[in-house]
Amino acid sequence: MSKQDKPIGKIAPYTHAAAGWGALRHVAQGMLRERVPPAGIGALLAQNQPDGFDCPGCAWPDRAHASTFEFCENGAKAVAAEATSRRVTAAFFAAPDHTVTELLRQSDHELEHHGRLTQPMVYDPASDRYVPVSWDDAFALVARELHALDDPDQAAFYTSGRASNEAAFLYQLFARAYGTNNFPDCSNMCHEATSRGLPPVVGAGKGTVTLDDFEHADAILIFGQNPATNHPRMLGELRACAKRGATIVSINPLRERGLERFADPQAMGEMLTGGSTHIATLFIQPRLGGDLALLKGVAKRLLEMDDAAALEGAHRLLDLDFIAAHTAFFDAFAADLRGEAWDVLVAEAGVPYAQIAQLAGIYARSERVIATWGMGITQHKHAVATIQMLSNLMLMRGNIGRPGAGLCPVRGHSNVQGDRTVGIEEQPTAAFLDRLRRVYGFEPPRHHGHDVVATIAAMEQGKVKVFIGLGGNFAVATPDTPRTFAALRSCALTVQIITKLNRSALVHGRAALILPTLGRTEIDLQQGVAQGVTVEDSMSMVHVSYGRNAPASPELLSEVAIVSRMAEATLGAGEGQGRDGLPWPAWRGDYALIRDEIEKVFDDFHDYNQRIAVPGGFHLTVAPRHRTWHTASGKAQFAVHAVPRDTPISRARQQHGERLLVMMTTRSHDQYNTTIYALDDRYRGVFGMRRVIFIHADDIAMLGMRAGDWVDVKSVWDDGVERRADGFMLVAYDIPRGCVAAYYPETNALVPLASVADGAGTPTSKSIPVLLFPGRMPEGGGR
Ligand SMILES: Nc1nc2c(c(=O)[nH]1)N[C@H]1C(S)=C(S)[C@@H](COP(=O)(O)OP(=O)(O)OC[C@H]3O[C@@H](n4cnc5c(=O)[nH]c(N)nc54)[C@H](O)[C@@H]3O)O[C@H]1N2
Ligand SMILES: Nc1nc2c(c(=O)[nH]1)N[C@H]1C(S)=C(S)[C@@H](COP(=O)(O)OP(=O)(O)OC[C@H]3O[C@@H](n4cnc5c(=O)[nH]c(N)nc54)[C@H](O)[C@@H]3O)O[C@H]1N2
Ligand SMILES: [Mo]
Repeated sequence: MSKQDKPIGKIAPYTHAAAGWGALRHVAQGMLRERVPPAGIGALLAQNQPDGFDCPGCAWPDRAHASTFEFCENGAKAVAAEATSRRVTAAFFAAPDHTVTELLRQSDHELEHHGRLTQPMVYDPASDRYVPVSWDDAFALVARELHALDDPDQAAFYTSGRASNEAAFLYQLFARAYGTNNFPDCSNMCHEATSRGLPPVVGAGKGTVTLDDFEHADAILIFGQNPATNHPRMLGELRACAKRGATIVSINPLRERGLERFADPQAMGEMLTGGSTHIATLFIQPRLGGDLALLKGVAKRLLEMDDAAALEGAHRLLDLDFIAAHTAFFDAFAADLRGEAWDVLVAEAGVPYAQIAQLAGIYARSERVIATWGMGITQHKHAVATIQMLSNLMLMRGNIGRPGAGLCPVRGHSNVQGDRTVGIEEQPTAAFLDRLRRVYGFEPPRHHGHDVVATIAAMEQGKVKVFIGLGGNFAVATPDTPRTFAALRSCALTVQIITKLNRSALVHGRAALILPTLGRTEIDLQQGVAQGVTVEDSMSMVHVSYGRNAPASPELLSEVAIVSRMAEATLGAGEGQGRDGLPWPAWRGDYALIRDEIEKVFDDFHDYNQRIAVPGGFHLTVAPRHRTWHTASGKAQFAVHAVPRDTPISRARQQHGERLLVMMTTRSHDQYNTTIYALDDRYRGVFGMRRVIFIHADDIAMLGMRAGDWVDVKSVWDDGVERRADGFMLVAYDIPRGCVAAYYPETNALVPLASVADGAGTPTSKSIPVLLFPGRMPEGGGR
């Protein structure tokens, strides 16, 4: 490699335990980088406390009444990012080199680092700049553009999962009163396969465990999840499980270091002695998307072991009583397992038979098993089938609906589950719409709306012209980047309700607004009274959150205020009933009144205000947890799924042979989705750069290249469109052959819009067929 080809970053394997002193040092560095004022650091101590705010970092639950500060490195980074003292003011947008065109040249990392937005801005096409606008004029512009549409379905209302229940409930009510069910949501790109896959088989699209179950589990199977980075507080739970002697297995093409050893920063003993706890004892590394075959293999092996036990008159391994009393279609499922060929399962899983049998052995020996999963399972073409296969496996031994056992999808955004619960749903049920009609006296739209991918396609066709985003970074989080950019630019109006400048504000429609909002860490005063908002975590606990910091700017409005004022400007307001008669001003004046409304629409929220007054909040009913099954048969259902062998990837491989690689796009340790905090991925040994591709050493050799070489990437799809991302450095890594990994969002341009999970519409961000070509180090050295 010549001198000028030298990348800025460095690759060095991580040899320490996860968290520990490393995490503490990084928190301190993060605070300095963000120039967090002392008061903001005080706010950290209020994070996830009964009277503090809910951590905006992730949806992992908190132990109720936690008496010590729940320490989490990445939660601290999320708080620091919000508590930063940097500001994006009107002067920022007026600076000579800050036209929209020029700002677009900055990286996502640079945009984020300008800090918090301070006042509403409107796009001025004459100067190609954002210029100040009053809140009233901003809302009037939204109303005008919405009224100008021929059909309410020409508007789409996006939600990112940080919005509170109160904001999300008003948002869906506004959009439905206006006349559409177009609710693209970040969960469409996230756990949608869980939300669509579980209801037919167990009757609810949510996890069936609570934190208490972790205290009783004998085995925890972690599928496609990187908790050390994305749900660090989960490691505390896993550490306790490991110390008790529970078996922890990671099923992941990458042997994520953070699951090997963990030094708990909250356990002083470990911190002082440099000790750590071993977490996972078995690492199974399927090839990308191999989980369906792997799970089917484990189920088949379990069935074989049970057959043998039956023959010998030994203790049976299937929970026959549970299967008989609580499930349907077991016979069809068992027949399909018996008919499946081992060589197909082994080849498609990419896991040797001996390891499949080992996993089946652990599963069979463990009385109580919890299965957790993340994006490694959901962002695939066959995600729904995979999740149903996981449910099958759990049902075989009655591992759903009893203490210490169950299904545990681990959600991402801190309130993504709550937003869905309170009505952000593009496919609403008739019962829910009937209820809205009864309570509010208007007829909501009945036909289903667009999810994320359908929204982009509709924009392309000129069928969606107004885009409103309640949080998030739609332009960057979504697939097929150039197409998505063009789609957004074809809109008449784009509105971003955000806390920090991001690319979605710069890739805008003919008219565009930036509506800056309070973050969850900030005090939200309405009529002089501090308001709390509520959120639901990944285990269906609902609790209240009060901000502690002074607002980043006196001009910021809360999400509730922005949504309700947009609604009022568009529909008018009244005393309580009908499309144009809803009492938006009263609601935003007192959020307890919004909770009363949520209670009127959802029975599960009875006594909402009283129940959140209890520290830790309350648990929403998840029927399968109590072995009540709201399915077609009234029982838990086994689902038969073939292991698909004719797929876009297998077809691409037929065409290109072993040079065809399958790429996953994943998160580094120093990012929050599209927000890039810094350029390190400590546990994977990458420092100061992001443009890397993790690849097996033998695949590097197969390509005739060397580690450290630069490559360009093209994806293989059958629509004739060239999709490429250029300038990535090859890093030899412990990953199955034929599979590669790179970071999101740099690689989103490679994901074809049409490549989605069957039955869920989730972009297949973890299985993109790609080819690598010799390339060059990009400007900036691979940052
Ligand atoms: N600090 C931080 N915290 C976050 C986020 C963040 O960006 N930063 N994002 C939040 C959000 S919205 C979400 S959804 C969650 C995401 O949290 P995760 O679900 O952990 O998401 P990813 O980082 O995408 O990592 C997915 C894991 O799946 C593995 N994997 C990929 N493909 C496969 C496969 O085919 N099979 C199996 N078995 N494994 C596979 C990858 O190697 C990786 O370890 O985290 C939330 N928390
Ligand atoms: N290739 C690929 N693509 C993916 C994924 C992947 O693994 N690979 N993961 C997918 C997943 S799981 C998800 S969830 C999506 C994430 O998609 P989004 O939720 O749309 O993206 P985020 O990056 O989380 O949004 C960050 C922005 O939210 C704004 N924000 C932050 N806090 C607040 C707040 O309190 N209120 C408001 N109103 N705004 C706020 C800030 O301005 C910030 O720029 O991306 C998806 N895209
Ligand atoms: Mo997510």
